[in-house]
Order: sequence, then structure tokens, then C-alpha cells
Amino acid sequence: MSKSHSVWVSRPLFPEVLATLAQYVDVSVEPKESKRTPEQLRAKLAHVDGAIVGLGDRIDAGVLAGNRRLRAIANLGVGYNNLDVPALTAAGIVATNTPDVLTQTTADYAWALLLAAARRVCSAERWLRAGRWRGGMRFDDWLGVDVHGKTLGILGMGRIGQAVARRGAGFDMKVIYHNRSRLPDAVERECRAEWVEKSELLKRADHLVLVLPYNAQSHHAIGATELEHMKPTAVLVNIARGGIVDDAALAVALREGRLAAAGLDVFEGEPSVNPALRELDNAVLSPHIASASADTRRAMAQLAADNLLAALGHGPNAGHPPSLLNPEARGRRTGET
Ligand code: 8YV
Repeated sequence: MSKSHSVWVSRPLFPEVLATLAQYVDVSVEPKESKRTPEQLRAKLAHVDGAIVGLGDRIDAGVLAGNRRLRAIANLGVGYNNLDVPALTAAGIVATNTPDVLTQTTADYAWALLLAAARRVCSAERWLRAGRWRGGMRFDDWLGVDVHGKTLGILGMGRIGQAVARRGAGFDMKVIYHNRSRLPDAVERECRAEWVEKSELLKRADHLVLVLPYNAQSHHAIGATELEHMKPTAVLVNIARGGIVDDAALAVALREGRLAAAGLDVFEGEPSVNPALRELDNAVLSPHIASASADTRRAMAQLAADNLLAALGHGPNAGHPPSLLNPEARGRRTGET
């Protein structure tokens, strides 16, 4: 029997999550994730009440133009720079994201990249797999840089930045951070983190982790000038967003040995990756998987589904999406619960 609302899911999701949706609404799911043009997105959204989208789906005023039906967009991610929230709000469309459920898993991955890049794990593994470990290895081969006991810098100190900072204690690290607003004293104490100016962060950090949201202000927050101020023994980790780092400038710094290594999970223009980065042995590269543990991706998908159902007036949270980005959008569309 057809239900009162229809939703579109822009990529395959966990079957149990789709089953939750299907209890309340008609669901159409794309068989694979793919980059869609604004025209394709407009067509997909034209005849549905809600949608679950991901970071590759850019939902802006152009995509929404002429759409009189859509009432809710649930983003699969805590970052939502793919959503033009003011345009959604103006159109009376509720927008949600997936905070909290991915904080610890994403912080773990920052450490995975930091350690892998600092200790050359991936290039050593490539070398071994290539059959090049035949004895005669020198005692001073494969020297990396230490992580323990060093100063960890964090740019962006929201939930994930704080979770990265807390892990620093286990490695006996001093933690310094820069954020637009300073954390309350109690949180700084708990994270054992000291606020510093950005220029000082760049100079003092032995290793630097980027965890800030992407917007016009954070575009190329780490560019050629910033890289010049970092230590040549430093590792740079980007688990935030492509575009926060000037990837071309980073590739030059890594090639010239002005930075020891980088661990990158996000890229400008991903899924394309700057070819200069792909050629570098001192760059550890992964395809935007910081939140990708089985438990966390399932929890993100479930939260997106819960948000969408609630926004459309279904399920235990009916009318109250757990992670609403634009409360001012509610009630603007006729017929909304
Ligand atoms: C992605 C993320 O959503 O939550 C975010 O902002 O960047 C990630 O969790 C996920 O990797 C899918 O692209």
C-alpha cells in the first residue's frame, strides 16, 4: 500500500535502516553513490517529500527552484557544507546532520593518519609488498618522526577536535589549539589543551590536525604561507574537508621536505585527488573514510533516517528531528506537521 510520504535516498544504505524508513514512507534508493548534476538532483527531488543525501550532493537554491513538495533534507554527515542552509530555510525545508555519533570514530582516525604518516607505515608496507625486503636493510632506513612526547596542534576545537585532544594524554603530548572562540576553562582543563593564536599554533606544533568546518573563511586556511611557518619535521593531518588545505601548495612543501609528512582523508575536488599528492611517498591518502567504522556508519545512517522521519512527522520523534539545523524553517511549508 502506498504511504502518505515518499523519500529519496541518494546512495545505498544499511538494509535495517531502509527498513525503518519503509515502515512509514515510500522509499526509493539509488543503487550506487554517484556525482549528480544540479539538473539530475532537481529531477530526483521534484516528486518526493524528503531525501537523505551525502556530501557529494550539493543542495542549493538552483536545485530547489520550483520545488513545491520537498520538506526535509537529511545529510549523512556532521559537516554540511554541501547544503545551502539559508536557501533551504527560505524554501521552508528542514535540514539535519549527524553530529555526535561519529565524534570518537573520527578522532580515532585522525590518530591513525598521524601515526601512519609519522612512522611511514604505508610507504614501508608498499615497499615490503613489492618484494624489496631482501636483507641488507640499513639501521638508519625507514626513520620516521616521533609522536609521543611532542606538541600536538589542533586547528578547530569542536567536538571532534576535543576528542582528538583527549587522546593526546595517552601519548604524553602537550596539546595546543586554535579556534575562533576559546573553550571554557573547565573544557580546556579536561582536554589538557591551551588556546594559542593561529600563527603560534603553526610555529609551535610538532604535528597539526585540522578539524574545522569548511566555509569561505576556512578556505585554504593552510596554504603556502601557513606551511612555511610549520616545522620541517611536522606531520599535517586533514580529516576536516577538502579546500581547507591548498593541496597544490602542500604537495610542493612535502616534495621539498619543508614538511615531514601528511595524512589526508579529504581533498580539494574529491573524489579527484591532486596528482602531485598521489606521487608522494610521504603523503598517506585515504578516500574520506574517517567516520567509516561499521558501528558509526550504521549509527549515522540511522540518525539521518530518524531525522528525516521526524521532520516528516513520523516515528518516535515526530515533529522533533534530533539534529535540526534550521528550526526557523519549520512550519513554513503548507501541510507541515
Ligand atoms: C562523511 C564527514 O559524511 O560527517 C562528516 O562531515 O565528512 C564524514 O563522516 C562520510 O565520510 C561520508 O562521506
